[in-house]
Amino acid sequence: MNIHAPSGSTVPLAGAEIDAALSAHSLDVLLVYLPVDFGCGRSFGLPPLGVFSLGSSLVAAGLSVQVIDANIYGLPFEEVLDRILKLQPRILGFSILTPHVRALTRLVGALRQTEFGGTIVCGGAHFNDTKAEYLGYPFAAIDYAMYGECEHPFTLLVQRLLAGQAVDDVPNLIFRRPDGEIAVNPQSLFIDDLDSLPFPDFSLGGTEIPYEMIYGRRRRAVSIMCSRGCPYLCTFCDVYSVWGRKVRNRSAANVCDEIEMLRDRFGIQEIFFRDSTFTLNYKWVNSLLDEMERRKIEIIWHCNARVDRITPELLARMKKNGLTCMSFGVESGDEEILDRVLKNISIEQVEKAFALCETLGIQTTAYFMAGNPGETAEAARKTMDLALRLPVTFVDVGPTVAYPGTETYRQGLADGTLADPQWYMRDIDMGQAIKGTARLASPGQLNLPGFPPEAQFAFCREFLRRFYLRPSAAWRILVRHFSWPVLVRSLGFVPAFLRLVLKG
Ligand code: B12
Ligand code: SF4
Repeated sequence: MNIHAPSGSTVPLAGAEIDAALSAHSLDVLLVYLPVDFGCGRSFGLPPLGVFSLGSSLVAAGLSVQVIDANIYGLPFEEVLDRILKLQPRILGFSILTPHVRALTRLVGALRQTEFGGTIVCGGAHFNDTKAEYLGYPFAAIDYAMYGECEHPFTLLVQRLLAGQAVDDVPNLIFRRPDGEIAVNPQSLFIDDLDSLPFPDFSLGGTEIPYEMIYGRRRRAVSIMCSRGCPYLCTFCDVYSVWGRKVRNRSAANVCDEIEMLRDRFGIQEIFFRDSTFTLNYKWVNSLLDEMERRKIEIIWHCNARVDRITPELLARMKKNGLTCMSFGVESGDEEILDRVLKNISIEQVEKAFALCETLGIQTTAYFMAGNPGETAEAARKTMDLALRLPVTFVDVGPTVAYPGTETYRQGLADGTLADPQWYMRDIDMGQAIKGTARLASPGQLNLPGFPPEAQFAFCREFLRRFYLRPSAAWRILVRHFSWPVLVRSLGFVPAFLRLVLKG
């Protein structure tokens, strides 16, 4: 086993030395979820489920675990560093999406300048597709990285590290061999029986449940994933890299057990099913609705779906069982762009889906993108026109970001529209960001002819301005779907919104 010396160098320890070093620590594992940039301020949003799921698996294996969600509390750099140093965990885990890499490298760099002696392990979506650079620059201060689905492999790694045993056969592990070579172990099989996993335990982050939804109708909300995997091939999406294309579902009974636990233990009144396409398997959704009806579960919920995976009957039944909002990835108002990104939906399907929700009184969210390969400013206009004519309650739009591992990233590097493969190491222009989210601030855009990143930012600002500053939008949000939490949140969001849209 290696323990990091104060200087930052790695010193191999053995026997009694390990016991002495480890007994100084009382916490086995501290898991940290970072903000995209420090100093964003307190945010609102949903929990990082992967972190809590890993935490629960470790607890089930008898280990002591704490979670710091530095993102939701908007913790400043110094405070995160200070909390880690106070807790002195034996193992420190970071959950990393690509936009977190800068914050991560800054933090671990500083940690290695202190007396911190724990082992640092990273995992999360970013580590699935960047194997070549694992543990090399920019990850030199990190001991291990893991890719893919990690509940079992990470628990095994932690157990081995704490017992001072060899780890070089742990699945999903990326590590340095003694000669400095970086090794990537094969991936373990995906977990077929998702019911076997313990529920994510939000109490690992403290007694407060700080999560809520921007569009939520109650104050306290969390998310649930009922499945893992997505069979679609959208070129900008990185979901397959963690979960694969095959969809694995939890049982309806297991999901209802989790809802009841969240309600009874944490007072949760609202759920966002964050599955990529909640309605992918109609038979499964109906089985969930049967179980909710049988148990008389009264909770309000949102879900993500595709415009081509809904029926009037299913939606009506979902609404009867508490559905209040459907979110659809629409991406573009230009069929050619939709085809290019392999979204496999038509504008007609988009229009029908939103009209159906409107008729049924279900509020909707539409996600749009600007700056996909081949997109021109003219094509982007079609997206704005579509948003303005849809009966949609909320929209969100952001420039396309080329995440490593996606087809967009590969294409961008091949045709030169993405100049820097490590764009995520560049500084974020927080001036472009919506406060608290860094939503419009990633430097990973494609430099498209006639529609460069600055034009994409400006387009997004204009889009939001034109969409929300219409009486019909205000009517839909504040009158048709009125709820106090949305009103209060909307008011809180006004200054940041104005700063953003008035820039362009
Ligand atoms: C819910 C969600 C969110 C939530 C919660 C974030 C989170 N980390 O869970 C919120 C709303 C905060 C969010 C925000 C963003 N998200 Co998001 N989000 C999702 C979503 C829909 C589900 C994630 C989830 O709950 N998965 C379930 C859990 C169990 O899986 P997991 O977190 O991946 O964890 C597993 C493994 O990754 C691994 N693992 C994870 N952490 C660690 C840590 C260690 C130490 C180890 C060993 C292993 C490990 O083990 C876990 C268990 O198997 C996914 C899409 C999807 N369907 O997967 C996108 C996704 C993760 N998001 C994505 C992005 C880009 C973002 C944003 C950066 C977007 C933006 N520009 O604002 C922001 C980040 C904002 C911020 N401040 O952090 C991308 C990531 C792509 C990438 N390569 O980075 C995804 C994949 C969607 C996509 N566009 O393709 N998101
Ligand atoms: S965008 Fe949605 S439908 Fe497309 S691949 Fe990603 S998760 Fe699947």
